[in-house]
Amino acid sequence: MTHHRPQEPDVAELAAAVAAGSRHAVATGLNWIDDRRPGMHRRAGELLSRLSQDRFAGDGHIIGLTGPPGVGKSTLSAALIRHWLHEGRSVGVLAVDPSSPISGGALLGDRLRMLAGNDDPRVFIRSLANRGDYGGLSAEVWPMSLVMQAAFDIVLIETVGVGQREIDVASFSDTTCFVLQPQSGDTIQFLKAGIMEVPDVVVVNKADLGIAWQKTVADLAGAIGIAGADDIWVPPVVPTSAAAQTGIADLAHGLADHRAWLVAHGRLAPKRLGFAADWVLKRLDQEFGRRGLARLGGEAAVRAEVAASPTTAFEQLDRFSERLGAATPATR
Ligand SMILES: Nc1nc2c(ncn2[C@@H]2O[C@H](COP(=O)(O)OP(=O)(O)O)[C@@H](O)[C@H]2O)c(=O)[nH]1
Ligand SMILES: [Mg+2]
Repeated sequence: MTHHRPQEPDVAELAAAVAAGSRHAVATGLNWIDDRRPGMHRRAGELLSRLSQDRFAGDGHIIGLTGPPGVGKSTLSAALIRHWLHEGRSVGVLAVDPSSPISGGALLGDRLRMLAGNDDPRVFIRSLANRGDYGGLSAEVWPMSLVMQAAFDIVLIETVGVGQREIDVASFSDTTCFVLQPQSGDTIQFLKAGIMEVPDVVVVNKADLGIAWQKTVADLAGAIGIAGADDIWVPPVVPTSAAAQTGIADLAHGLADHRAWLVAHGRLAPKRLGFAADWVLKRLDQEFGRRGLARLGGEAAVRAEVAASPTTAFEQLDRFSERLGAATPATR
C-alpha cells in the first residue's frame, strides 16, 4: 500500500508541523515510513533524523500495552485516553494488529477508534493491520513511535501479546504494561517459569466481574514480587474495570511512576538508545542476514557503536550498509 500524493511537503516543513502536533503531518510522516519506494524511504530517514535531534532522549512517554485478545486492552486504552485528555495531555495510539485470525485484522484499530472517538485534535489513532510480515512490521513500529513521540505527550502502542508470534513491545516501549483478566492461570505460570518476561506494570482488568480478581492480583504479586531493592523496579499489579472506569487513575499513576523511576535511576536514555540499537540490528538482519552482522563484528560490536555515536540510528544504518558494500542502500 502506498500513499504517494503529487505534492509531498518539504522535509523541514513536515518535521516542524509534526513537532507542533499536527495530526495531518503525523499521518503523512507515518505514510512516509510505510512507503517502500526508494526515494520515499530516504525522505522518511531524513524526517526521523530531524525529529530525533531534540526529542530522542528527551521527554514523552512510550507505553506498550499488550496481552491476550479479549482482555480489554482497547477498552482500557480508551479509558486511559480520556484520563490523559482530562489532564491536558495529547495522545498518539498505534494499534498493531498482525491480521490475527482471532481479531480479524483491522478490527483492533477500528474498535479503539470507536471507543475513544477520533474527533479530539489531541488524539491520533493509527492502525497497522494486515501486513502479514511480522518481522517487517515490528521493525517499523519503532520509527513510527518516534514520529508520534515528537507530536504527542504520550504514545500508546496496543499489541496482541499471545503465543510466539507476539510483537516484542519491550523493544520500543519505555514502559511495558501487560493486561490480563481474572483467572489467567496460564500467564501466571509463564511468569513464574520465566517463559514470559516480567512487564513493568501488570493490569488485572474486568474487576467488575466478581471477586476472583483479588486472588489473581495476589497470585501475580507472588509470581513477580521481588523484595524491593532500591535499584530494582517492582511492577505494580493494578486491578481495573475499563468498562466501569475504575482503577484507571491508579493505572495512569503506575505507568507515570515507572517512567519517573527510569529517569531517577538514569535508565531512560540508555533504554531508548537500546531501542535504536535493536532497530539497527533488526534492519541489518533483514537486509544482510547473520553473515552481514558477523562481518560488522557481531551484535555486541554494533550495539557499542550505536551507543557511542552521536548520529541517529538512520544515519548509522546507512553507514553500516555502506561498509557492507551494499548495492541497495539501507534506507531503500
Ligand atoms: N465486564 C467487563 N468487560 C470488559 C471490560 N473491558 C473490556 N470488556 C469487554 O471485553 C471485550 C473485549 O474488549 P477489548 O477492549 O476489545 O479487548 P482487547 O481484545 O484486549 O482489545 C469487549 O466485549 C469489552 O466490552 C471490563 O472492564 N469489564
Ligand atoms: Mg484490542
